[in-house]
Order: sequence, then structure tokens, then C-alpha cells
Amino acid sequence: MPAGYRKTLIRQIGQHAHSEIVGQLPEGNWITRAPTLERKAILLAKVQDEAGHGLYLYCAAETLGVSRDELTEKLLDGRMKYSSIFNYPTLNWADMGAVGWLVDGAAILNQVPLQRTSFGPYARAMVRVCKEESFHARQGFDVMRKMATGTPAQQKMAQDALNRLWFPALMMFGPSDAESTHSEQSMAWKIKMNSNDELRQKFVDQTVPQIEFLGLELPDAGIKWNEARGSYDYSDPDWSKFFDVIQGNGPCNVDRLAARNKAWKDGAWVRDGLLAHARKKAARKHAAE
Ligand code: BYC
Repeated sequence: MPAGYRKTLIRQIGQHAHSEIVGQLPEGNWITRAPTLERKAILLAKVQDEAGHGLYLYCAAETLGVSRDELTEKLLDGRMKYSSIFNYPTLNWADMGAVGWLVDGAAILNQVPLQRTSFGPYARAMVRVCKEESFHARQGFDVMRKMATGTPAQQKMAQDALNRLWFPALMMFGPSDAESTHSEQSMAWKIKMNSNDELRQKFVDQTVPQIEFLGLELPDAGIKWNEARGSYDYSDPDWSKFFDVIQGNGPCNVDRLAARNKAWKDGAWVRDGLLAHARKKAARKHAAE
């Protein structure tokens, strides 16, 4: 395997795994405050799914010769990135709808093509991840539908969540193709199957009719159907904000990394205990042979 191919895969799969793990935090924030028992059970299951996605992805990365501890340490000291979207706060219950609908919706568009990526362990992990993400996106849309057709206060919360998360969701696909450093090589290697702008356009085209169905206002005055292109025109996100967020200066970067560092530190005794148990088991097996 060429060194560059391996390095790019470790970067992308590792960052993807970290995103799943850090991505539990904004939604985890609402588990104790879900409005009904049913919504709580659904949200809890979704957040657990994200932990599972992280696990499949770390396992896929391990097949490339990098350990999970090594990847985790690089996340914790800021050497590796995770998706920019998880550096925004979740301020009201409608955000749980908007995250499932927009964030998981964007993730699906990006990940469905990755089921055909050239590296088997990554492609196979994506099959299950995509099935689960489809459920996540639908539950998000369902929360959003309930809020958007609810009381005037609920409708306002739904609109506010859409307005705040729209541009951050567009940024999930990465910088514009002109500024994407890895796209050309990654597409040649089939690590990436589509360019950032292609997937972003697909997301806009898929989501605008859903916004209209919900009866919400469009979050961007620049959204207009373009007959000649057969697609919606839309305004570019403020890319300076995107680069600021991925450099560590988003609204929640410090909190997110602090939460992951605390979890890693607090969980040390569990890891030590499991390793001690595994060593004892192996020694017993060895003695019996
Ligand atoms: N956020 O050359 P480019 C989820 C970085 S989890 C942060 O275009 P590439 C979910 C990029 O790393 C969703 N950084 O990069 C979980 C590079 O910097 P480095 C995560 C970003 O890799 C829980 C630089 O910008 N999905 O769905 O060719 C709950 C130049 O960019 C971002 C994946 O990870 C960003 N948004 O393309 C709910 C999918 N965008 O590394 C949901 C797999 C770019 O040189 N990953 N950067 O320092 C990919 O498909 C690609 O890595 C990306 C970026 C399209 C994200």
C-alpha cells in the first residue's frame, strides 16, 4: 500500500471516528431534558449508535497499523480534527430535530458514496453506519415536523434552530473545491467519491423542498431555483468562520475537547481493569495448554 494512500486514509477515517465520538456531546446535552420518555429513549439510542460508529471506524483505522489510543491522543491534544459542526451549541429542543435532520442528513449524503470507497474496511463500516444514519435523519425530521406544526413558540424554536444550523451544516462538506487541499488526490485514489461542492449542492437541492414542506422560512435569502442548472442557487457560507472553527476557535471547541479529555482521564481505571483481566485470562489459557 503506498504510504500516501495509507496516511490519507488514517487522517480521514480517524477524523471521521473522532467526529462520531465528539458528535455525541451536543445531543447528549439533551438526554436528561427530552420532552417525553419516548423522545428520551430515541435520543439515547441515537447517541449510543454514534458511539458504535466511532468504534467501527477506529477498528477500520486499526487495520492500517495505527492504534486507537494513538488516534485518541491526537484528538485530545488537538493534532487531529473532528467535524466543525460539533463546535456549535445545542440551545433548544428543536436543535435535536435540526441536528438529526440536517447534520445526519448531510452525513448520509457524504457517506453513501463512501460505501464504494476503495478501502474495504472503511467501505464496509459505512454500510451499517448509513443504515443507522437514515433512521437518525428521519427521527430528526420527525422532531422538526412536530415543532414546526406546534404552538407559535415551538414554531419559532424550529425556525431558530434551522437558521443557526444551516450554514454550519453546509460547512460539513468541507471548504469549496478551489480551497480543498486533499480532494483531487483523494478522488483519484477513490478515498473520496465526490467533490465537496458537488455534495453540498446535492444537500441544498434535497433540503430546500423539505424546508418548504415544514412551512419554515428559508434560512438564506440567496436560495433560488435556477432553471438552467436544474438546481438551487444559494449563498456561500462565510469561509473565514469555517477556518476559524477548524483552527479551534468555534463557540464550543474548548468545551468539547475538555469533555473528551475528562472522559479519557476518568475512564483510565476501566481501561486498566480490562487489560488486567485480559492478561489474567490469557495467562490462565496459557497455563492450561
Ligand atoms: N470539519 O482538503 P479538504 C457525523 C479540513 S460525523 C473539520 O476538503 P478532505 C455525525 C480537512 O480535514 C461527520 N475539518 O479535506 C456524528 C483538511 O484539514 P487537514 C464526519 C474539516 O478530507 C454524530 C482541510 O479542512 N464525516 O456524521 O478531502 C452525530 C481541507 O479540507 C472539515 C466525515 O468525517 C469539516 N467539516 O474533505 C451526527 C466523513 N472539512 O486534515 C452525525 C468523511 C474539511 O489537512 N470525511 N476539513 O488538517 C470526508 O468525507 C472528508 O474528510 C471531508 C473533508 C469531506 C469532511
